[in-house]
Amino acid sequence: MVEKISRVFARQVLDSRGNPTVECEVHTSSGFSRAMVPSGASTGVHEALELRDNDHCFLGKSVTMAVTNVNTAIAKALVGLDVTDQRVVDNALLALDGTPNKSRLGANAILSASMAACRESARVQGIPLHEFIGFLAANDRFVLPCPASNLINGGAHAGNELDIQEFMVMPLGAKSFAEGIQIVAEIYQTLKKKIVAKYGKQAVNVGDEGGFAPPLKEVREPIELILSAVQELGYSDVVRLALDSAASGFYADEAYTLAGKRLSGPELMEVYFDLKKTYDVYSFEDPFAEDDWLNWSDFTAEVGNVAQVVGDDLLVSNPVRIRKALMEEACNALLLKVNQIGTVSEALEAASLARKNGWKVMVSHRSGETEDSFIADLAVGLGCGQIKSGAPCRSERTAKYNQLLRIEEGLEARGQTNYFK
Ligand code: 2PG
Ligand code: MG
Repeated sequence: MVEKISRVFARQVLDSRGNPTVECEVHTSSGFSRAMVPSGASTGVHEALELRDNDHCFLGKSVTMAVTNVNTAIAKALVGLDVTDQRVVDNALLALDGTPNKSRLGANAILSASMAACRESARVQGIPLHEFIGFLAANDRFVLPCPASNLINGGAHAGNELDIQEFMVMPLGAKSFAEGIQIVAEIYQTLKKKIVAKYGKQAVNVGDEGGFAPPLKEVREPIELILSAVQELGYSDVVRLALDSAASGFYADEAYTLAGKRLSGPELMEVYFDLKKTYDVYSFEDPFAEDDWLNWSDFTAEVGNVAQVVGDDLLVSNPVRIRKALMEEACNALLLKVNQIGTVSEALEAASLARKNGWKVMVSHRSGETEDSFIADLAVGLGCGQIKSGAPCRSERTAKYNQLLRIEEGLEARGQTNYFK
């Protein structure tokens, strides 16, 4: 089927932190679809460029230039193209920008159009978005992802002194996504009571990703708190821990400062070995800084066969960085964030490259999110089995989990449900 794009239109809206972001509409003769772009706080230096105005509006964060780019150059390039051909749409966007990091039009401008076109394509074909993404990714085995849910926030996402950014639980042993998210929600509420009891009411204010941000500093304290909630509920056999250190955030002058102590790469590695041994951590994301290749490779050589080592800032969802990481054997999993790379097609290419080489893929939100649930469909369409979308709290986080509940219900009705594996 061919369905031509008739209009492309963007506006400035707000994200979950109250900062401006781009929303785009792609129209065809029979209707239109929208998409909104997320935004990171602990962004990798190698990410595609997020275009902001840097003037007096919204304290420099307005995105009117990106919006104008959609409404002028991008609209001109896309109108008339077949919306059902994602590669043609994305190639037109890439050709128009012509820079390696999307700095001419802005990755936020480009991605908004790429995602909205993808959603409109599914709509005109009368199929769910995850099914269209599955078609693009040449995957017909839809898998409901295991949520990696961030229950305690630190780093750039919280106002406490925790250096490690995300303390997550993964209900790997659940039988379905619905059961998995129930387990996560029960842990979250139990954890809340424990934090109030120990640190008082102000300690359950939440961070950017909906996790609590208690006044903690040492690495083990949040882990112990989470595990005591897990144990109390009897979920010890079903749930594993995942960490996102976002280590570029506490790396400077060739050292890592963790809980006030300056550590070399190998010393930090010892901390992780210890956490692995004591708590059987399932997944380590960004354990080292984004260009500290040697420590990444040494760590993966040591734990890669018993733990997931996930590259986020290291890889920035970019096939060029993924190829380097494959050569260096620097990690064994990709964190996939569409706005790090800037088009749906390139994100799918990154996922395919990772999986072809035996890596796992975890689809991810950003700390600045919107009510757009695109990544829920992306995770199912790819069949990659893992998603991180924050705590089971704050609508921009639960929008993704709720969409996954709907998708699971739809797939169940067709007898096609798979969870995690
Ligand atoms: C991360 C993300 C999302 P940010 O580091 O993985 O959790 O944070 O969007 O701030 O980069
Ligand atoms: Mg990360």
